[in-house]
Amino acid sequence: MVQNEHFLNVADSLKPSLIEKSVVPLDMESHRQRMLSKGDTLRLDFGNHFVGKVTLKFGFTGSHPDAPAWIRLKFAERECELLENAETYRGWISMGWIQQEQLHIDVLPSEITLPRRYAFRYLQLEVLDVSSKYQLKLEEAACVATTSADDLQLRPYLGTPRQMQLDKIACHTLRECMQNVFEDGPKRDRRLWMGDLRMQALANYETFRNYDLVKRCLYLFAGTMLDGGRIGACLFTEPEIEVDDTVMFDYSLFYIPTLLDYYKATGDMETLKELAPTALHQIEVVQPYFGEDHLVKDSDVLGWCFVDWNLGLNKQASAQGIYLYCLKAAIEMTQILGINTQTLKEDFAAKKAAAELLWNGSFYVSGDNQQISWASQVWMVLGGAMHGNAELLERLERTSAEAMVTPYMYHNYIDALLTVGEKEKALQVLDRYWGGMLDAGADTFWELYNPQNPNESPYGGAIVNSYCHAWSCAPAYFLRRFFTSEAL
Ligand code: RAM
Repeated sequence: MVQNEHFLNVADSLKPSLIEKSVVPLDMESHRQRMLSKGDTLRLDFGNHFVGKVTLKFGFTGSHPDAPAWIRLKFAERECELLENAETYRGWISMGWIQQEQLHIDVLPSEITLPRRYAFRYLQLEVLDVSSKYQLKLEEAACVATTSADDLQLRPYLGTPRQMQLDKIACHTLRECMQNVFEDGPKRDRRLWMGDLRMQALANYETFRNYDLVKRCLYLFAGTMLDGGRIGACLFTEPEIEVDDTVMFDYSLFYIPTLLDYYKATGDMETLKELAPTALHQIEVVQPYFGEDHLVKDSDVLGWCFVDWNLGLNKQASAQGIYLYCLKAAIEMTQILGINTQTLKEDFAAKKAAAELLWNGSFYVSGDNQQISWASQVWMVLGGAMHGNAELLERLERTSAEAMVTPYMYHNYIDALLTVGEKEKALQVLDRYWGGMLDAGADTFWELYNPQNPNESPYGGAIVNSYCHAWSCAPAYFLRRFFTSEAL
């Protein structure tokens, strides 16, 4: 691990103070009237998605409690999560993420503030047992909700009623993920991921405009790096700032466009100058992944290159496209800084020519089995590959190419459509895809949404999926940036 104290100090000086708001469930009065015995449940609805700490005040009726009240609490971002059974989850990421507790209340009445922070709209209380001599009552419930997004800064947006709904949900998603850093999701993993940051920052520039939070995150990544000066895929913020040991080809590279976007949004030359060496170094860091033919190697060498949560996806072609995309940003950055761009330009030409080794006459194919995927074509378009044009994306629609499953990948697809001038199509896709979540009752947009398989999870169980994931706040970015009357 490589620490840079100066960068970490700058990041620390930009730590936001969280804005707090106390919220109570809808219809608390009627919940208060309920006398709860063994087996009874109470479902609280806080009316919207919130992130915060919860306090519950319990009382009783009947005789003096002669045994503890034993309860189970389930917190859910979507109501359907309450139907899931945590005990049957056998997936590959920790059950520890499941927002469920059991509690013994030894003394009644009492007020309990739960130690964890939760991301939720619904809270279900189930009485596992009380004695037959008394009944439990929930007298008060409240959540101190936090965010670092300042609604006073939120720029107004005017579109069609449906677009305004999409934008509102996207803004709320972003709001909930804006805490001490841009978290990927406040339920899980609750940390700063590079790929997520790129998209959150773009939406933030069009909405809450918290430039300092982006700057803080950029300094954090540069302040705690992997060996060899490599930007980590993600980092932990507690108890200390520390880069995770996860290495990802694409996430290291995304530091470059994220810094460039920040500069374009703010004009902050000082930050660009200070962080550019770290950013440009990422180009060198990934060179060992390329063969002498300038083509990125397949997964045995490439390792983890995220791209999307489609577990059957081969990433080789996407990686080549992502590299080109980030190299374009690096070239632009050096031009702004007045640094010699020649070597980077030569590298771009070589890698662009190499991308054609994957061209089969109709599509860019990926890996040994020559897989055709949406992701590969989208990234070749974004990277500026030779055949990366509107026809390529159009042709894809008539294939059974490997699908996209996350709003993260759909963001890139919309970006690709805009790149090739398919504005109307981009709007249609945005409306259909994010509108699907809206129609399913989303308060915030999800980590994963596959219209073909609504219960899909890359983790072996939807109970650990995150339903407020800021890489899905694309509607706020695209609608405001490209489709308002000023933008058109
Ligand atoms: C998910 C995280 C994050 C993403 C990584 C690759 O587990 O929540 O959003 O960047 O995957």
